[in-house]
Amino acid sequence: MSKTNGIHVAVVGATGAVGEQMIRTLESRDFPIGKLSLLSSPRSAGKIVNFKGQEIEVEVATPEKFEGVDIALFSAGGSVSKELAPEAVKRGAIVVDNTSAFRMDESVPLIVPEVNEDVLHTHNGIIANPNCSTIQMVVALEPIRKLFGLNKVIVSTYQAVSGAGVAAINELNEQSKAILNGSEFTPEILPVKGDEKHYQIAFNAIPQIDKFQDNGFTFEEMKMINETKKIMSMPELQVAATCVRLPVVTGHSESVYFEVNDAGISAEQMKSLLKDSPGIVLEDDPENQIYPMPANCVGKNDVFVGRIRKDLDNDKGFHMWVVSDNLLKGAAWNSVQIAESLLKLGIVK
Ligand code: L14
Repeated sequence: MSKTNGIHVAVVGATGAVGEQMIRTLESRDFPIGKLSLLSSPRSAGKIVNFKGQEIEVEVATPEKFEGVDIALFSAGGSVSKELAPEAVKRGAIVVDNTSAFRMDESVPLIVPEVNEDVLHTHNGIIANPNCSTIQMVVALEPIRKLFGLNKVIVSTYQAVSGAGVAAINELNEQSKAILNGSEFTPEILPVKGDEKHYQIAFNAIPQIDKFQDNGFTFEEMKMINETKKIMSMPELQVAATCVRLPVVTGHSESVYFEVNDAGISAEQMKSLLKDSPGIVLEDDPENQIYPMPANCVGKNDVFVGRIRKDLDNDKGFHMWVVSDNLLKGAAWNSVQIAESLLKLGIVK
């Protein structure tokens, strides 16, 4: 099929928190779309979504809907991806999948364009979009690795509820109102909808994101550990993570400790490197109380870095604070950016 009339894009999970941002991002980037198919579960099908002034009806996602699709952006949960991504590929589409279903498959590229865009050439139909917390961290770490070397990373996250979807956003809002009004509430979604217990998120901090694994880490923490090594192509990198949910709607924050290989690097050198690195905005001016915060990064595609300090005991150790919109660079924007790379590299013509 000639693409002179534009690319046929499908968004699967079009009515979700991420799907909605995918549609808005395709719009604002002016992605060269010939046709946009919006797909969802039967529950959300029939809804009308506006795209560039056009009304598009959301349809039930079935294998046949991928006929003629060039690029399919998936964000409807792992089980939907496992079932339908291979069907889309069978029909000639390239899938950019924003779930954990295929990320660690050896034959699936796991892509953050600022870090490993070239790996897109090795795709077999499915390309994985990494976990939100992992993406913003590796954007900040990659320029450091390149210039100074990197051997150890310890991260603690302060994650927003929107990563867990629209139901979690509603739960935070409703709970906050209930607590301020002194009325009763029953936690039902967080920390993990399918887990046994649910806890208050409003005015609280929950040190569990996704399910616990046998090694005592949660799955979110293991995603950060394994995906970082894969994206940076550094199986030997030492990585540890603690992931915590906060009562913030959108914008993940991270306290990152890392150790470089080179001795004698100053915090100023680290700052000037990050200031000029792709996808990063440096906000680091303690004298004027300038540092990144989630409330300021909502709606922006960049990764914001600040609070860069040299460790007081380890000459090769540094600390930084990394914030980004988890629905954009963490999900929708990274996926659309991958789609843009597919065009730029001539992989989709
Ligand atoms: O792995 O609950 O892409 O905030 C990241 C966000 C899983 C859910 C992923 C959350 C998701 C997670």
